[in-house]
Amino acid sequence: MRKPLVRITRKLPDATETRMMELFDARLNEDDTPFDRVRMIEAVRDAVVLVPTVTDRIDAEVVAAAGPQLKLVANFGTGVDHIDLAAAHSHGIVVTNTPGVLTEDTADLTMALILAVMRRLVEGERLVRAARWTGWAPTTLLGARLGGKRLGILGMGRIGQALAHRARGFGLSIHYHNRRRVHPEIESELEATYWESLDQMLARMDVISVNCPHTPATFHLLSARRLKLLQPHAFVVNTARGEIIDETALIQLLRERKIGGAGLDVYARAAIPAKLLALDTVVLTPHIASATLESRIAMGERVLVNIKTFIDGHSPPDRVLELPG
Ligand code: 8YV
Repeated sequence: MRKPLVRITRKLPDATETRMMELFDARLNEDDTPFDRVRMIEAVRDAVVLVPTVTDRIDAEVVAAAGPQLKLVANFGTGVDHIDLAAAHSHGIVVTNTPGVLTEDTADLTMALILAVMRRLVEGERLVRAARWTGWAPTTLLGARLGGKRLGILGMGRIGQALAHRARGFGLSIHYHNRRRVHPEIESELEATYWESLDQMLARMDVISVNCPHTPATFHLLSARRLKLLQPHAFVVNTARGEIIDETALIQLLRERKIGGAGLDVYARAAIPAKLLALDTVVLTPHIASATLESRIAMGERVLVNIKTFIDGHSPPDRVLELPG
């Protein structure tokens, strides 16, 4: 029997690519240049399975250009906001993702950003590296203590809960806002306080961490109006998606020193605004929350399992359904 044609848009870990070649007629992207529009449309014309990443836009136009043989989009990553799910489903294309395996690493990086921004880690590092440090001083580079502060988690799914476990170890108290209240057992284990009103939670937190998926319902959830509710010493951390925060409003508040600082791993657009880069109260990382060898290999394994299960005629374990608006 002929092996199905699987097109992979980016360079994946060696272990994943080796297995892809063994199991399928896999076409790799050796030089890792992101697909442009033309290449993407060519890919969906003959692929049975497409393996995209967050850097690809699988919108209605790409779906419409796909040949009838395209049956599965097996995303390498958890977030699927770059895929038009409704268009894919209406063309009978199944979409899968890789949940669960990057939870702990994403929570680690979120905690690292909270620590970095509150303790002015990068500012201090830059000072030393620029040979501008003149020695210990009692009142310079004073940050904020984590212990005893309130952390408001926006989105209490797997990653939000993994963050809560870590943050408790640092003495932060846990607060959260979520579409649905989590199970009482989880709440009591984390000693977490549920806020039905996001506005009320924002006004009372010392740190806000964004950990929800980006959907039409969460676009600019932290709007200009809501950001203004934050206390002047509050910190904002985002390891989810840039679109969830009104980035222009955030930058404005940071420039006016109306909030304490921000730790960002994701951005609204590929081009990061110069005004954001110029701020010393922000720590900026390049979308590395899941960038550990272990996570990336595990993500590859999920993709392989999803494809193999689907090709064998079963429902893949990580099938993505459309989220309610
Ligand atoms: C991934 C992510 O690296 O899984 C996600 O949703 O944001 C990242 O951690 C990326 O999406 C890979 O496509």
